[in-house]
Amino acid sequence: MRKFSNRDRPSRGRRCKLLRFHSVLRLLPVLLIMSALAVSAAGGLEQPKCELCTPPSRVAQLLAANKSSAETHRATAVSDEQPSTPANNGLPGMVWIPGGEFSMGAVMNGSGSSEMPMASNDAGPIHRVFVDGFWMDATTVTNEQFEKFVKATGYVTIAERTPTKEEFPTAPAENLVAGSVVFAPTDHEVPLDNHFQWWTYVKGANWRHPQGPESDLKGKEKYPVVQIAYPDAEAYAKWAGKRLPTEAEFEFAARGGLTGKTYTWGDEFRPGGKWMANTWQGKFPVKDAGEDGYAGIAPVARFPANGYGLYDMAGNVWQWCSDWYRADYYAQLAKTGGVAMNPHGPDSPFDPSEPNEKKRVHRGGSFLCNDQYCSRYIVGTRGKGEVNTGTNHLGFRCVMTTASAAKTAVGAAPAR
Ligand SMILES: [Cu+2]
Repeated sequence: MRKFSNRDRPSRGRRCKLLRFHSVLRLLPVLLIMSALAVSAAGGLEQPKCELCTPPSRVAQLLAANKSSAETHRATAVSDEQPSTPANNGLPGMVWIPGGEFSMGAVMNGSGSSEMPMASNDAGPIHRVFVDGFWMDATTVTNEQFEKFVKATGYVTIAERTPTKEEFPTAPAENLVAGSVVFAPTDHEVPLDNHFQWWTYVKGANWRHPQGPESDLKGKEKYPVVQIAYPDAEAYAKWAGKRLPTEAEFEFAARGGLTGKTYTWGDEFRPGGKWMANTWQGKFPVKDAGEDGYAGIAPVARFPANGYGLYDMAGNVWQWCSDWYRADYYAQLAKTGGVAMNPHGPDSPFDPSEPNEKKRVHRGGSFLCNDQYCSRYIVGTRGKGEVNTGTNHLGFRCVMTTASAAKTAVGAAPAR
């Protein structure tokens, strides 16, 4: 396993080309200048470079959409038997997370159980946090659940809306098509230095067609809904009488009552040879060997639940959290000393590697995570994503506080 290095940074080549062709580009020059400033201002704070897990934003994709490769995508729909639905007491599909104080984050080059190989430094320093108890969905929101929401409300997701010239003034007109970002394996080994090699903006990709127009949801009712932008997840949560978890709630819940462990289940990646999460095996990004039972995405709840009865808190799909993303947020919290009480993220987003993009936190890692490049199934590690960018490895789950849970229990059944 190697540490992150500069070669993990996405290539700027494509952007430089765009700069030459569009001298009046507003976005990119500012972005590049601010990047440079931010890197120097960060003064050695090593930035997360998990570009595998943070595909190019919608903005970057629209500026650089590669249509020919988009057309090569095809569906790999897999029909599968239904998972068992976790049981619960009054709030179907939700489990109680007791809350409490814990050490949050992960560090590189730690020792013992604090050693988190390939954790990026935005996940440090480890700091003390307290969260109140809350209810949490035992699984990520499934296609069938999301469909109920869409049927009830007529909601149209971001990926289904055609981007406008006003939103993306510098994008070539032919790129302004509704779509979303899709992972496609490469047909040969490639240097892991340019994520445009495996991420493509695909016309017609959206939650109903997660890998592009030819893919569909047949037999995938119990799969996590993906191609969900942050506003989409937020709209669903609101409709369901719930909300999205804070990053602190997510990590507290993911730890499942364990203390200082590397994974949501302990310190050993495969205890007794058992696969505990849906991740990538084999050479990235060529072929997921599927040794864990799934080449690509899996239905929800196919791997063991953690100590709180939560499924897929690591692997399978990344999950939106409600916090804005700042690489230095943990450093800010740690500086104040003491215990951070129910932290809900910084007031504004800032990712030094793409300073112009508004990002929120992703947690959990996905079926693409692997020890060659990005092991974000490690419980304290962080991800991030531009709010309007969905991908086929990004979904969400909801939480509920006791106040709203009481209301739901007294009133109508939770809208699920
Ligand atoms: Cu990853």
